[in-house]
Amino acid sequence: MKISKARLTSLLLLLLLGIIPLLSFPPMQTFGEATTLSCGTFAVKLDAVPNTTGYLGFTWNNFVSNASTASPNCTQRVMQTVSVDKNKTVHADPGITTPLNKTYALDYDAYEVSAWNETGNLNWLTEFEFNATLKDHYILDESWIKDLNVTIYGNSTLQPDTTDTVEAYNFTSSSWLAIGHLNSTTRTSMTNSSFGTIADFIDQTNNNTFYLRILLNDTTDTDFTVHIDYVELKVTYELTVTLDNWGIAMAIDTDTVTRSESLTFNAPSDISGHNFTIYFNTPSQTLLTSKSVTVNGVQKSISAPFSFEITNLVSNTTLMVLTLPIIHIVEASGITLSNLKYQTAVLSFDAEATSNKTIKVYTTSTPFGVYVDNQKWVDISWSANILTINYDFGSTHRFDIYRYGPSPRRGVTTPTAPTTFVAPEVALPITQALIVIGVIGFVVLIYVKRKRK
Ligand SMILES: [Ca+2]
Repeated sequence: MKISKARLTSLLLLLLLGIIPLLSFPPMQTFGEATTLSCGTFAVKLDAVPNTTGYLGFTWNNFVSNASTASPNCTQRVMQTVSVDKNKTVHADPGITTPLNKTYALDYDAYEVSAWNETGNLNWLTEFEFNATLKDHYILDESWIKDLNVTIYGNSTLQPDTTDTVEAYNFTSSSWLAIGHLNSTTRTSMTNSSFGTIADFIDQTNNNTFYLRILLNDTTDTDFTVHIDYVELKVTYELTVTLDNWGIAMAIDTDTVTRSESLTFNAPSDISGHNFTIYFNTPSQTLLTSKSVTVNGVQKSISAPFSFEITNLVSNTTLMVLTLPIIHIVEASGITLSNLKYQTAVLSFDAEATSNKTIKVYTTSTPFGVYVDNQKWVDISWSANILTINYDFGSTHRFDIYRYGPSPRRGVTTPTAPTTFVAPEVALPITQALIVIGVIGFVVLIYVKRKRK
């Protein structure tokens, strides 16, 4: 059978038309696939602690660690100023008439203890104790405490000739440690923050109580009265909120992805009445086209750039829904990003950092190419929808991540080559196309020759 030249050309064209799209289309994508990597980190800030007996003040110090999917703990450092909540007299005249809360304000209005005369000799003594029950101030574990500072303002109506010490009890060595002196007839102060191992001074078996003793002894047979105007403990401690059950689902549209990140914020057991501000930090902040947060099903208002309040955080279910470009940065630790944009399937940004850093990008397929300062960059890997780029920074660099090759193609709203772009290497698809065309041509040639025989 003879085959006409026209039919042969048509056959060849049809074959080519069928093969070229296979060569240039991006690989098939898995839609709606979950990822285990959040696109950001959470920081939790305690707004205040409930006011209980002896509470004087609260200061928020700093974030210690933020929560990521790899390390889901938010730790912060805070300080409470508290006073004493219990008193006990060992050696003193009975019938103290001043209430303990006189020690809660520095105002020359003092808690007073009158000396007791030891029967049959010249000794006059005051020995009394104060307790600060830290568990009542929600400091639930002695290991949380990182710094302790004690300040006392007071005086005695006489300067005792033997003893005028303020002491703190060491529960490990079962002994009193002298931490200061009240050796003045006018109001003076002592302060101490040198406790070595602070936990030694906290009675964990007794509600994390801190014990103070004030001991004055005079041997000149003279009565005196001790005035304690103010007692203050500054307790600096770390509080950790854990993020559990962090589940991330992705709903993928043509050019956007909607992330649903659900998680549970858990305050330590027995922490209640604490209000927190939750901060979410994502390197893709400027690419967010929508964001919403619900806590226990209640919609929260989000303050710029991205924070919301949780009142009385004990344990809750939080759902965060974010819409982002289908390709977006999920991790850029230690890198300052600017000029972030996603246009025609290209994610571009300027990145500034020092030394070797890693950028992680969510993308459903291996990208066509990563370009740094218009040069193809190959220290990349792609796995489970995450593209990892390693780069040794020294200054600011321009990154362009091409989802597809920069040429128009059927069925996809796709990029055209940007004007500032140095044409990427497309050698491989062209070579493949040439080989296929060559093979087809060869087959057709043999077919024609056989038919002619
Ligand atoms: Ca006072």
